[in-house]
Amino acid sequence: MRTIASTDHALHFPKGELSGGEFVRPFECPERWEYIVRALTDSGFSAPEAPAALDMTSVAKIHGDDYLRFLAQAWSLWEADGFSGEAIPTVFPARRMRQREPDHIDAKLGYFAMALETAITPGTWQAVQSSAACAQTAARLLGPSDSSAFALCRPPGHHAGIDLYGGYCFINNAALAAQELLDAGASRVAILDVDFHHGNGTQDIFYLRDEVLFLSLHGDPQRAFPNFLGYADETGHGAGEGFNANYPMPEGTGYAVWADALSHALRRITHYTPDALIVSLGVDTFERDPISFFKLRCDDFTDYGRTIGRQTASIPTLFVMEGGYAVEEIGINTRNVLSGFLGA
Ligand code: Q9C
Ligand code: ZN
Repeated sequence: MRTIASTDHALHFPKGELSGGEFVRPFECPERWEYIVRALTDSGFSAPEAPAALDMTSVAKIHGDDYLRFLAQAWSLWEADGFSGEAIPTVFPARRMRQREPDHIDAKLGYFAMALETAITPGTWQAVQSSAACAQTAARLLGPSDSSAFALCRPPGHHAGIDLYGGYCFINNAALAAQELLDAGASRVAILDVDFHHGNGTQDIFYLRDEVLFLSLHGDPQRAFPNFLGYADETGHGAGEGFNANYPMPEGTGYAVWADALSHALRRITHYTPDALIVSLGVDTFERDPISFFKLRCDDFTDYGRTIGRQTASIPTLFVMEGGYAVEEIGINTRNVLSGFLGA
């Protein structure tokens, strides 16, 4: 299995994340990428390969033009206004207010943000584009000689909606990979999101569409980020009705319950007979993850990687990196999923 990764990830390293009323060092940090690369190379995976330059045409099919223009300009507008800290919004278009992009950067940030732990810095846009390029290059790799691939994306993507950033995400890498596969001739793509958090951005992007089946296993939004999406009654709308499936689970959920949800989701996937599968791979389901509340152990990651491999044996599969914040174990747990999958 080839890994596509970009050293540009290191250009995005905000100093602060607003958490519990304090600025803390962000949980989503550059070492995450380093630990994953090390664990994979230590285990005999091939060395990561750099992506090709990002082709924006497919990005423009999943995100709004206004949103992409905002991302590209956000830092320079912020800097031009004389702000010296990292770009974080302070005002939001709440209920009954105008949903209209204003001129001032402070307000643009609030218009496009779905959460405000995610700071924008000088290197953010370059890192974001290179992260998306990893997903795009890896998706284009899938074919007769590569039945699976790993896009080691950083920053992650699954919270990024059509015109929303937050939850450490800016461009939705998994959605971009799905769009690439559709553009290359696939008629059905399944996205299985096993990150601890609901993949609200991916759901948003494909909610009205029937060429992508989206399934997400996650912490109950009553108690877990992103809190305002991810309930079981969200099943898709219009042509997309029946093409969205959420599996919210309570605090303390361990592997037995989680694996039951996975089996159910995998049955839905095999019944759909997709041309390709994308796994939004977050390992923040780990028992010692600092911001999550599931209880998976290191060996469980191997086991579910194997389960995915067995159930989807003939389907080309792309793994796209999402979250995971127990940095010491992030490499082991990611490696375990991939090696379980390959050994299935
Ligand atoms: N005090 C991903 O896993 N903050 N994003 C949660 C922490 C946001 C997670 C509250 C978590 C975003 C890709
Ligand atoms: Zn997550």
